[in-house]
Amino acid sequence: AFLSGVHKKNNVSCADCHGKSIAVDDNETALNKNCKGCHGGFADLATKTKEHINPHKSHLGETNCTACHKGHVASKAYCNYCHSFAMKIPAMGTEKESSDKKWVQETSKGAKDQKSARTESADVVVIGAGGSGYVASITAHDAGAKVILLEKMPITGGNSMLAAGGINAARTRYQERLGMHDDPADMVKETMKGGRDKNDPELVKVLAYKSADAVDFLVSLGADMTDLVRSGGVAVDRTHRPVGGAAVGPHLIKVYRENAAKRNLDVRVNSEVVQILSDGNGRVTGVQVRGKHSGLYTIKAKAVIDTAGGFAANNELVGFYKPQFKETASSNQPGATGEGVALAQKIGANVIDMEQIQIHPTMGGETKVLISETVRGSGAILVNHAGKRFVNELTTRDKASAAILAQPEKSAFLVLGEDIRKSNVQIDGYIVLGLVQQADSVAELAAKMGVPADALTATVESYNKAFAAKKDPEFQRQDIPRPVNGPKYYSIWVKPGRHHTMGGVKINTEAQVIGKDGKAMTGFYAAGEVTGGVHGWNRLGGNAITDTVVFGRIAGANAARFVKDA
Ligand code: MEZ
Repeated sequence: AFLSGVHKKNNVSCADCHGKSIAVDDNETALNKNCKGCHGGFADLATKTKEHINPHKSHLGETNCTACHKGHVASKAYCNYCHSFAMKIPAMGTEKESSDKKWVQETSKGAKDQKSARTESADVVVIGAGGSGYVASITAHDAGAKVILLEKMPITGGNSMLAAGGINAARTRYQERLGMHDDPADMVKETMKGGRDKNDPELVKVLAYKSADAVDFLVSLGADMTDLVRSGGVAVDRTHRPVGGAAVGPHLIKVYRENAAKRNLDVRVNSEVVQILSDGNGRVTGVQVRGKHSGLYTIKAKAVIDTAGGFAANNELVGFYKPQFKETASSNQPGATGEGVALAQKIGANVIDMEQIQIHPTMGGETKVLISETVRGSGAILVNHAGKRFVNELTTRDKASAAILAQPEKSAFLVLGEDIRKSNVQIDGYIVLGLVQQADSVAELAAKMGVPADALTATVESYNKAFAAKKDPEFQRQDIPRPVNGPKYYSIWVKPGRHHTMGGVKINTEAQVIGKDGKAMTGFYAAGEVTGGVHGWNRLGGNAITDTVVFGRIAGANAARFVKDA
């Protein structure tokens, strides 16, 4: 029933898939090369795929074929870790027959007393191939270090791959080109205010003052960050994203993957770190890894960078720190389960703000699809089941989520018009996903939403007046870039869901991990969502990507320097 059997029936031999050796490396390199050799690459396959949702042209980009198509166990569409697409793939099995989920759980158990079968060495090991992992690896590599980047999941990208909004940066060339004045000092103030002043102010200063450099770095790698939009809690258009409002994450991960390949970086998927090794005195000495095929092995390294991400996909851990959020849907990728924090704690790292878990106001109804804050930034309004606005759409996430959860239905609608849809290409994606109601008039839209037509019509009229007057007397929204206009009107049913874990490993401004004794640990660095302190008790939309790039670069550069000096 599995692909191996299907292949055999068609006279495909073991060697046709495996090549000369039956042994499989953790990247499943030969298998993937041979899949593509016979069936074509993603671009070819995308044109042949008949599914409504085209998995060969998705936001996950070009991944290993083996992430979905299995040889000796049932195939499973990787998309369906988060979605429930009714798609058929060859030799698809039941949840039970597919090994992947099981693999993630089994390897997560750790390997306390088990012995490594072999030992390798590197200058720098990076744990987790999301945005910060790639940035740290590329930076350390370019500074002359031999780097190994490890990813436990079958594909790289982490949560960054799902990032919809953009990267916040102050006083960039793109803002200046538009004649906008922005100041990193304002970014510091707004980030602190958004974080309820619980952020580490020194980390926030680094975030803000290095944010424009971060955008230049991305552009130097080949990224497009030319479009600007506003995020909640910010008084200027500071969120940079690709032209047309395309989602930032898939674009960046594509750029990072290409840059890693260009540099021949050693990137290993299906490779879970089960221990960070240390000398017991706060100095790291490497990691122990469990490869999907190669089993347990050790990599000795002078420096380790922990970029393993947050834990908003881990129901148990979220429930432990914040019981009331346990059953809330999560926008995160399935690998965001928090091992990076536990691994660091085990060797003496301090942690901070672990119970600070962000609820994003707008996830699509009952799905795990995040409806980007940039939709509100582009002009959409939030309307309740009575057809009325009830909150400033550009307030911070904690306040917007609380306002939705205060509605009797604990949900709301985003309502927008044609100009807003056209300004944000992501909305077309939500249409493809079946999350958007469309109508030729506001009254027709109201009927589809099940809200009173006269109330919704009055709400839209009043908002359009506020647009024309550039003043929102009802909710003091600061920026109304577009009206809710026809010919078509749209609505999306939304509910709040778990999005970001603000807490994590404590670091200093050099991205060094701080131990329980308050001292920087030796050779140990961390960046991105695995860390705590940057965002305080509430992260501003667009600041996560800034965090990954700014602190990823600092961690990579410092780890490489440390290795040289050691
Ligand atoms: O930074 C984010 O989490 C973000 C901008 C998300 C989004 O709503 O698009």
